[in-house]
Amino acid sequence: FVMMGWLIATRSARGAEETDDRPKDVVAAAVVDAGRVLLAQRAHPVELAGKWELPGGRVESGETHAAALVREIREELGAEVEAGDAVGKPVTLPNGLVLHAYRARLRAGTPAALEHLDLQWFTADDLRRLDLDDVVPADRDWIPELCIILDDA
Ligand code: 523
Repeated sequence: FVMMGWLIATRSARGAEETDDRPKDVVAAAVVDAGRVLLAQRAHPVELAGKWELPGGRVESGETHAAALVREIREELGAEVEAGDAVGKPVTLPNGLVLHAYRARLRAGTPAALEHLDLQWFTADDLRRLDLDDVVPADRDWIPELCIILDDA
């Protein structure tokens, strides 16, 4: 019991940063439907709150990008998707995380903002009119390719 208390105490004292041995990859979904792409408005952290992103999250150990994408969209939007081709180039964040965007096709369910402030479907024209200050910094580079995808759709 003493040993267990010590283990718990040292783990929490070291903090989440040092004990985080998860992969550095983050996946984000460009769910495209009827000529529009789904963007989600972040609720946290405070510096990203209110900004639009492609919904997604961190890849877990032993998980493929496609499986992570399906899991994250199920958790965050309550919908089932199928992962498709990569969108744009991976983006490396200052903290070392590497973001990968993929096209995704809606298979079942209606996306809902379970963890976001809001969800909105954007046409290519909506994206071109979007103020980049209102977009999560890492996601800004993907906007031109998303416009091309939507123009072709
Ligand atoms: N981004 C980002 N854009 C974007 C996503 C899905 C994520 O810039 N489209 C960044 C934000 C965070 C990191 O990637 O710095 C992890 O994303 P998050 O918080 O959505 O993923 P979670 O929920 O898996 O992360 P943990 O809370 O750390 O488990």
